[in-house]
This record gives sequence, structure tokens and C-alpha cells, in this order.
Amino acid sequence: MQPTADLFAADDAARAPAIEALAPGAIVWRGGAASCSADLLADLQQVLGAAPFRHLVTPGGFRMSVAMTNCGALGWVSDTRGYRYDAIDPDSDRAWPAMPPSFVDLAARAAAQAGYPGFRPDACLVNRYEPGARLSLHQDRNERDFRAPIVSVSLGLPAVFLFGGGQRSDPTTRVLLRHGDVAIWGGPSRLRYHGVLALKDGEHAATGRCRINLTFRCAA
Ligand code: MD3
Ligand code: FE
Repeated sequence: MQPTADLFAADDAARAPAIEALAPGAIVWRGGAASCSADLLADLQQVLGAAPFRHLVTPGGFRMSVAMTNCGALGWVSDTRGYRYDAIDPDSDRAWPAMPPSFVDLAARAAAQAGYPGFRPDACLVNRYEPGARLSLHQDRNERDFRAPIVSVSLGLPAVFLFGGGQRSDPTTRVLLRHGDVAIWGGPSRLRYHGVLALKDGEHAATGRCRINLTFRCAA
């Protein structure tokens, strides 16, 4: 048997890491986090001990189907007053847990490869999708400086990502994001509308019955 057949077995990374250009400024590094995914998930457990997943409420009063938490100096929060970044976790009234070095290291390596050397995120939003959970089309515009990219890491069950344009009504393309995929969204793609279709039920060896997405941001 060839050694790669063992390393890249099953449906996730049945492929060696590879870079795909999606659009100007948008790059997917297929399998970029596959080799460090166990470290990321172990370090995530430490984060969850201090800041467990919770379902936020939108300003319109709807409970989000995606469960969220944060690590790093700033965390993204939503409530009936609006969306914002805050240094304090409203559930604990304490600072968010620090970003684990394994997170910072992967985010910086991914950004550097995509042409953003010196990327040092101050916020990591962690999303958990259980079967049926979805994220409707939105823009990420609560960050102060749109010159920095957003780096996202997909772990566990695959999801269909919707990539739109500069206006909500623009057509969308579908991109399957699988365990270990890392995407970098910068430049002209930074403010494009995007979302995630309802997660299909399944079981993944690394996460169980869910998908975890880490998004790294420069929020301050
Ligand atoms: C394209 N998360 O947390 S990650 C979010 O899979 C979010 O959990 C999705 O959208 C998820 O805000 C998508 C991919 C992503 C993240 C930020 C983007 C794509 C983006 C910003 C601009 C354009
Ligand atoms: Fe987003």
C-alpha cells in the first residue's frame, strides 16, 4: 500500500493539501488543517471549559441555530441590542479565554500562504453546527479594518458554503467545505455575502455529529 493511502484515507482528506483559488482574494487550502486537527480539537476543549457554546439571539429576537463561543482578546456577540465585538463574555462576565498557540500558528501560516504575512488575529469565533443548523446570507462587517483577511477552518462534518457577491441579491456559488479545509477571505472578497446551508446529518470520527468552524479575525 502507498503511504499516502493511509495518511489521506476516507472522504475528508482523500487528497493531499492543495490550494484552490475561488475568486479574487478568496483561497481554499484543501486539507490545510488535516495534520493539526487533533491538536486544534484538544485545545478547543480547554476553551470550551471556560466559555461553553451558547445559542445567541439576533437583534431581531431569533435564536441562532448555530452555537457559538470565542477565544482571543475580543469575541463576537449578538443580542437584542445588536452585533458587536466585546472583550467580556456576557455569560461569565469574564474575559474570553486566550487563543491557543495551535490556533494562532495555523491561522498565521494559512494567511501567509495566501499573501497576508504578519496576520495576527485578535478574535476567534467558534461556530458549532448540529444537523439542521444553518447560517443565512450575511456580510462580516463588525471588524474595524477590512484590509485584514478572515481565515476559516472547517472541522468534522462537511457543509455546503454559499458564496455570494457584494449585494444580498447577487447570485451565489456553492463550495463544499470538508474536515481540514482552511479558507482565506481577503481583498475584494472580504465583504462578499456568504452563508452555510443546513447541515446534513452524519457522524465524523473527529467531532461526532457536528461541524466546527473556527474563524480568525482582526477585529480591533
Ligand atoms: C467570506 N462562518 O462566522 S466560514 C461567520 O462556516 C461565518 O461557520 C461560516 O460566516 C462558517 O461569520 C463561514 C467562511 C467565511 C468566513 C468569513 C467570510 C467566508 C467569508 C468573510 C467574507 C467572505
Ligand atoms: Fe460570516
